[in-house]
Amino acid sequence: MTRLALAEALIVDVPTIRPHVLAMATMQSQAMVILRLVDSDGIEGFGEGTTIGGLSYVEESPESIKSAIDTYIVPVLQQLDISSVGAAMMAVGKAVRGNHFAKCAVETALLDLAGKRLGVPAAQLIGAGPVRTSLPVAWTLASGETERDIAEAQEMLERRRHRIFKLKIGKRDVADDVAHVAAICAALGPDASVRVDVNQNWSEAEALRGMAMLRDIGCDLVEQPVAGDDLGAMARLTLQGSVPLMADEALRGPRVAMRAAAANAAHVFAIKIAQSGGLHAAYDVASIAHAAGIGIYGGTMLEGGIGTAASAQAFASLPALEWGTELFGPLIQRDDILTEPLHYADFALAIPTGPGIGVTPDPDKLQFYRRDRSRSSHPVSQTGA
Ligand code: MUC
Ligand code: MG
Repeated sequence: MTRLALAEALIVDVPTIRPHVLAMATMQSQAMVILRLVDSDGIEGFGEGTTIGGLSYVEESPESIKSAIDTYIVPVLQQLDISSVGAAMMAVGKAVRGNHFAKCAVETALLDLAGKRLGVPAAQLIGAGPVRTSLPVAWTLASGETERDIAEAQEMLERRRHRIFKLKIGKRDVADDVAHVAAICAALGPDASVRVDVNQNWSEAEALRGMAMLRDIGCDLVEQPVAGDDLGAMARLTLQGSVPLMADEALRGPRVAMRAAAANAAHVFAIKIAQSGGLHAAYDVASIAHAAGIGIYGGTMLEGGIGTAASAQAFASLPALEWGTELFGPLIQRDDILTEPLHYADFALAIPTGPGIGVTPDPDKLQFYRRDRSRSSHPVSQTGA
């Protein structure tokens, strides 16, 4: 019987390398909940619960993730054998509704512990185990300035770090946004794939107009153009078919994914471990997509190294991943909280091969960036749109 000996959830604020301008928030820093579990044998497991823009993206915030873990989930874990990850997460699921980001942090830490105990990467504990060793990684251009975005993309191409670019739009008028995308497509040429993410900010009529214009300038994919809970509008836009439509905010776990697939509401699913409710739930969402003939993309909530390594472990085991991933979260942060950074080269992320999630946070960095210690030197600055 393996018991939980210690649980600690810290909110950690790390500044971004530049403002990251999304339709609903501009990020100057990223707030991550880093969870540390220690079992009765003294083994440590780490997890991460991270969202974007406070409460402007989903119904969970860094503060609510920490509170759900501390107040409701840890007492459940204290009652059981934490070496049975599936049974532990079933018990957590019965005691706590929703709270997908908090559950994802907990499942990650339990899988990290289980992998370390068994001496295998977490990917071995998901599906039938890993089917790939690296993941193509997109970069998001979101400085808010066209020329700066072009220079950034050209640098990424030269360094062979990224050749897939996601542009954040939806904040400005449709025509202005399309002009911005057109300038970037023209500057980068055929060597790059240019995609856009509207983060739900268009009406259906704007999306109809915008997507037709985006098709004409060579944009490859449109992510969540309209509200994620409007599967009807997403289905009509998918059927209209000017540019492939990718669902993101719509996907809140396997049940919703099933409804979205049945409604033909997307050509592609952006699968995120936190939004899905954990690594196994993400695997289930991907299975639904695969069975429905929907393409798969490995999404991010701009997690740091722990959440990104956990996502990589989950995506390692997906049978199909036609659209690549966007696991660049640690690279948008000014500092890396890991002892050994993740390895990015040749347009891809190498999937960590060590036991568990394969990465470890640096305790000194956690001390330095933890919110309850560093508020005066690193203020949280997630401004609204
Ligand atoms: C999103 O909506 O996809 C992913 C990359 C990025 O820049 O923002 C996130 C969130
Ligand atoms: Mg998105």
